[in-house]
Amino acid sequence: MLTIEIFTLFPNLFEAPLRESILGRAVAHGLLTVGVHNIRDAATDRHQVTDDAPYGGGGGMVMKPEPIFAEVETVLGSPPALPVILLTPQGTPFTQEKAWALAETPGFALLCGRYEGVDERVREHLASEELSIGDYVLSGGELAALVVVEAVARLLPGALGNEEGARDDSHSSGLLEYPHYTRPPEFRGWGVPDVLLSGNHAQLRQWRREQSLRRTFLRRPDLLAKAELSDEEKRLIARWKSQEPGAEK
Ligand code: 6GU
Repeated sequence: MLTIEIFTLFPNLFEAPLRESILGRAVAHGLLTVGVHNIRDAATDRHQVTDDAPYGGGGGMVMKPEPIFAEVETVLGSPPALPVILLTPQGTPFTQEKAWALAETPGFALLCGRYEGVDERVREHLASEELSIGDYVLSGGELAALVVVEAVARLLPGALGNEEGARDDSHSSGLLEYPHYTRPPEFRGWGVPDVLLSGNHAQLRQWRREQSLRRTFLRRPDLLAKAELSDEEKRLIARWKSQEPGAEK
């Protein structure tokens, strides 16, 4: 059982996502347990203040260190019994590889910073690492925390109901996924590739692999550098590189 402890000023944001779909089922089946803790509960003054103006001036507010340390240490002990991951746009990029690594640990804590920032002493003396979910700015780390929770939870054994599932995904193989089709075989005059209806399994596997490669080549050539490719696949890609840009989407 994986343990995730979330520290936030907006605990309500976690309610529906943790109840629904694959994530909700994983929690209901006891594959993971998620605690959500309101940092404001640890603010001791009459108005339970959790932020303050930055020293040196400038815009925005900074999350104060005392309530963050107090709430984390109340739940996790001092020093914290789990690694504390701070969610911030300045963090290391969160990847599928990182999701696998986290899924194989006993647990971790996610500390949701607001975008203007948390007092630097939280980074220095409480957080064990910092993660970002991409190169854009969110107003707080909450939606990023949910992204991390969902990406990790679906990798836990039993979470998807089919055990191949997660290993096949885009990014787990290092390539983008091949196109998917289901019935009907013709919809508004648009057909389905013949190979999918042929029942030829060897051809089907080859078609899917080539589609994955082609898509990755066109959309995310940066991923090809890290993917495991056969010599034949490398030759195929070299041929694509030397050709006219493809007209397909
Ligand atoms: Cl982790 N937090 C915020 N506030 N913005 C982000 C992010 C995290 N990752 C990308 N943008």
